[in-house]
Amino acid sequence: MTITPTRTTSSAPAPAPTGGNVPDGADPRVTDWVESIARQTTPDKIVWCDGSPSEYDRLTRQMVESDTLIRLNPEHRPYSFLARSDSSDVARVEARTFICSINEDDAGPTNNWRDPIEMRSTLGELFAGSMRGRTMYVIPFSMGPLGSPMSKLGVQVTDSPYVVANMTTMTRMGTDALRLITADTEWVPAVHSVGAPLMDGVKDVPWPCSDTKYISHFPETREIWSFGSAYGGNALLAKKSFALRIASVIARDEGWLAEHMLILKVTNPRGRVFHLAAAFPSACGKTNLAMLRPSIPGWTVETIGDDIAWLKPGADGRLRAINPEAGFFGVAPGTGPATNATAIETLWGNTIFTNVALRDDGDVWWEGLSDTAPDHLVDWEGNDWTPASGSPAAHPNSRFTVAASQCPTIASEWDDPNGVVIDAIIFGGRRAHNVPLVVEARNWEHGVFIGATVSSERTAAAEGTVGELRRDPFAMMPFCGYNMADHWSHWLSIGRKLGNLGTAPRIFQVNWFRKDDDGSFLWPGFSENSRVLEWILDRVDGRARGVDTPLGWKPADDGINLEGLQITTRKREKLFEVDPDAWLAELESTETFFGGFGEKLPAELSTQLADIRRRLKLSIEN
Ligand code: TSX
Ligand code: MN
Repeated sequence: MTITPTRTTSSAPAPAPTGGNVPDGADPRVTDWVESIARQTTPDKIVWCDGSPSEYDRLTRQMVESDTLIRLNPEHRPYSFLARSDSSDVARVEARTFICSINEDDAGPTNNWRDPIEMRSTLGELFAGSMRGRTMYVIPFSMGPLGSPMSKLGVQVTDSPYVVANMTTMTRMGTDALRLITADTEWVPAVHSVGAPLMDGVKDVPWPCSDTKYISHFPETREIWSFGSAYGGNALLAKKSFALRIASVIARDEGWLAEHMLILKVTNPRGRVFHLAAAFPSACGKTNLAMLRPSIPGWTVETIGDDIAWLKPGADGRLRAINPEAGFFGVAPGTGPATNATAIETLWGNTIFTNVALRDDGDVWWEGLSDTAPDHLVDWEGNDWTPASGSPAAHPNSRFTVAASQCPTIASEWDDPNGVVIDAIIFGGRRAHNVPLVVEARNWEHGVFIGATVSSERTAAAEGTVGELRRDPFAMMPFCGYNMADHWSHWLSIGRKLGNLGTAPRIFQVNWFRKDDDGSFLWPGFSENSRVLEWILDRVDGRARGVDTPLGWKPADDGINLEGLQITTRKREKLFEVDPDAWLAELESTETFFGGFGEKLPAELSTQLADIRRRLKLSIEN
């Protein structure tokens, strides 16, 4: 950590923390920093979290007492709770998320940039006294297995016990993480306040937060400051703020990658084990893929991570990956026995649910958990609900927080400190048109082009024109802590490093969402996606043929195993169709998008675009 003048008041030794159970041996840089934040935010009390089950038990009891949590019926959902957020605090706030690099160009056109000096001054005023009347919790945590060479440490302070409980599940948190912070360890400081100081004698509300919200990142000093929200990625700063935004900057500087990817372990019928990393924009069913139950005999799929991957070229020249998280913070609606039976089994207990509906029997419910809704529920806002209510009972962004270790398909190597070797990288998107079910990139540079052009077609009129492309390069649009075009250059440089050794993972593009002319999905998806994984891994294994297309290698006519599926030849051809005119139009839009990055756009991507254009034009002539 770099100590900046705005955060410390003098160079004289700081006094010992005035409050709290400071653990023996805590690094003085940590205790000094905690003390300085306490002086600024003036909490009543400081509690250093140890990450123990008894601490979790104490905190959750206390939150039940204060109406922040509802204990669910232990007969149905043991050791589980429901939290209802303030109705204004239900999702990440991208418009209030800032990258405060010294140069605006280092944030790039896809981020909200603020001058770090101005932001420090804004935050200084907001955080002054912001924890008054509250307890400040100190959460030391490790992203990745404790002591792993691929892991990174952080310390979050927060005035939200809800955040502490969630961080207990989502990270390796507490005494063991704090012990790893010594005089020469790097650690990321993260300050969080709900921004609702308690005045004397005023009763607290179940979900304190503020209308003023700032989710601020300082990439140069590797700090996070979050104000005003207690929801998910705004508040659990280890996740999107650290493991993606700040970690992506650290990774750029250190020669690795912090990506918005799930990690899978797949074993083929011959017993060969593969690992895949896959990036998808939101609403593509990433957690469903992370917990896939293959429909084809002989194949096993196991889970390593559902959201974030840290990928690093190893000493052997192979790309190795860890899941830096310790839990799943997943979207509840749409998760059901048919779409993700493994998640349903994972959620048997020990789970915090946020903004789902409450059943009369003290269990939870959300849209998609069962085909028919119960006759009566209490909805996410605490109101009576019936199927006639006309609004969803659970908020569409309602969540579950559960330990990864509780997932029945968790792979044994999910917490291996050395990570797993990645054999293939997948980029997906939600595309009704143009993008085939699966193609393999011609080479790493083409793969980077595929990653840079990840997109989904808008499905709801509220989000803009239906069918319009919502671009989400590398599924990192809201999560890259630096200029997106520099991110592409960094990927190219990683490829050169791996490529020289001939050990780079192969790169694929998938699309489960292509539609027929009548608007129906062409591909059954879900468990049947294992057939696509089969082709991908057979390619890696050198046993599947590819057919050249302007977009890359597609399976031969009999290349994808469709046995037992009702897919006509016409539908199969439609699934893999490359419409040159539609693609030439899409490339126009891609060129405009690329143009927005100016000088920073790597030349390799312009070359890729020109190459695909040339191939498409050739395919029209022939
Ligand atoms: O998660 C999804 N996956 C990935 C699964 C491993 N979803 C849900 C997306 C929203 C989060 C999907 N939806 C997938 C998919 O592969 N495919 C579809 C589209 C689809 C929906 C319903 C059907 C088919 C396709 N139903 C029938 O065919 C009966
Ligand atoms: Mn995500």
